[in-house]
Amino acid sequence: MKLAATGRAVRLAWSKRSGTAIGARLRVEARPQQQLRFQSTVVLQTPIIEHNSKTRSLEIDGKSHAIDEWTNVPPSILSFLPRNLHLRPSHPVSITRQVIERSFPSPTYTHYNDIHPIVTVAQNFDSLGFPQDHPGRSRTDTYYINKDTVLRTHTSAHEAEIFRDNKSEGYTISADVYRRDAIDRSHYPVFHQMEGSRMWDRRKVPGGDIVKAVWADLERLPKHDLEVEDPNPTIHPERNPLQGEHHSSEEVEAIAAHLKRSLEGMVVELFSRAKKAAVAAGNTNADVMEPLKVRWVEAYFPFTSPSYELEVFWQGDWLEILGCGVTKQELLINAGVPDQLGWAFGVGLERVAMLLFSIPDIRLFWSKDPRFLSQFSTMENINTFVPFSRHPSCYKDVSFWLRSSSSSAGGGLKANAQDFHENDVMEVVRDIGGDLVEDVKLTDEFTHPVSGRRSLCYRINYRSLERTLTNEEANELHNSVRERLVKKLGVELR
Ligand code: FA5
Ligand code: MG
Repeated sequence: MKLAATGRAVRLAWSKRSGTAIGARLRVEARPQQQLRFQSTVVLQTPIIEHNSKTRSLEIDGKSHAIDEWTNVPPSILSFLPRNLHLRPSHPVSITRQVIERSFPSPTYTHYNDIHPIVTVAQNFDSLGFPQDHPGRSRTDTYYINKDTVLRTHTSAHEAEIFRDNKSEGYTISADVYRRDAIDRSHYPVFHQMEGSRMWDRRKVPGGDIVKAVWADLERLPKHDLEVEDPNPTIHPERNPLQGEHHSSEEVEAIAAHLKRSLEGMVVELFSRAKKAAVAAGNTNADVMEPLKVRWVEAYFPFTSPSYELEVFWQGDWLEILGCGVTKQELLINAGVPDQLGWAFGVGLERVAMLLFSIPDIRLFWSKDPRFLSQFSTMENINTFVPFSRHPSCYKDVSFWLRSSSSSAGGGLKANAQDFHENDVMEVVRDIGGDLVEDVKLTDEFTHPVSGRRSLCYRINYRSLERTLTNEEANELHNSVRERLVKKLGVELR
């Protein structure tokens, strides 16, 4: 595996999945390659996107990827690859990463922050034991470069290789991840995760006693007075089982306690900074001043057991910020480190940053507007985001019939009643509207009593974060959305 920092230049030669000729080499963007240095090891380059109807390949960072009937990643998504928000020193995503890294210090933890986002299906799913029919594998949820290659959907895609590398007892990975998803103020097709893991080696701990070693390490973690609800047992035979053939319950009790205390410490570090910022900004509302509360809930991941999620009570609601658990031993056996055991977690950086800085809309993270970027400085100086003017919404509806299930769409995505997936509508809207769309909501659904055909109505909210959109602009975008829905999904507009 190449864990060394590499520049992320993107050079795309793109030809349509359907194979339709779209003209000879059409250079869409041909700005001179502007280089931005923000860390000694990383070089960003403006992407050049080339449409090439002959090669049937995508060239990304000097590597050529064949395209096939699985390819569903649009150029608009690939253009995010060089952005690297988690590495820009004063960006809120990067500040959040830096605060979290403080809770997982080196040399115990190695910090990996520049692993390339194109991974194999084997890395993203197979190595983690995802069953073949897991919905995460479907083309409606994941961006495929081709049938064997995807844009990683989570940082866990790198677990197996880092375990195999076996450089230190623990690690963190921060990285951009990609998911086809809904459009609203807390979801974006590209976001950042931070993964963390800590292992103990049966051959290396004193007397081979994992239980004693883990409790001793837990004693060395910072103590806190956080209010924690944890009503469930660490292990539950049906809901959250022990990996009985590999671990004793005493080992798992110790590892889970270390995992929970480490993550609670991370939350304390983050939210005491957020509180300080709110108070400094003159916000002493009851919900800010209330003591911080977190709770552990049972969860399921194919690559951990038992598994948990951590929720934080923030401004009147429980909000999930991370998933975690005791690493499946098969993963470690397959990675050639069968004597190690331990825990792993994955946290959403935007989700935490939105709370930390009071950022109300996930699209803002991608803003290049100095009115946004200039508000943040360093992790020693967390501040509450001050919104600049809120521009008006422009709502447009689109209603359409799905194809009846007997007809099949020629090429491309099918949108008959059985194959229809809402994420395909989201993708069309996103591809055309980009950051000018705030959210998309299903407002009406109707099945014809005689023909049985299904009709759907979506309301698209066009609103720029940076300026007022004219009605003409919104209409033009909306007409393109309507046309593309017909062309791509084969729907019949009403
Ligand atoms: C995962 O991605 C697991 N890989 C986490 C994990 C790692 C579990 C290691 C066990 C061991 P999940 O899909 O729940 O799990 O995502 C983890 C976190 O990412 C969520 O808690 C949330 O904070 C964030 N997240 C997930 N989807 C989105 C989204 N669309 N937008 C913003 N943040 C998201
Ligand atoms: Mg989750």
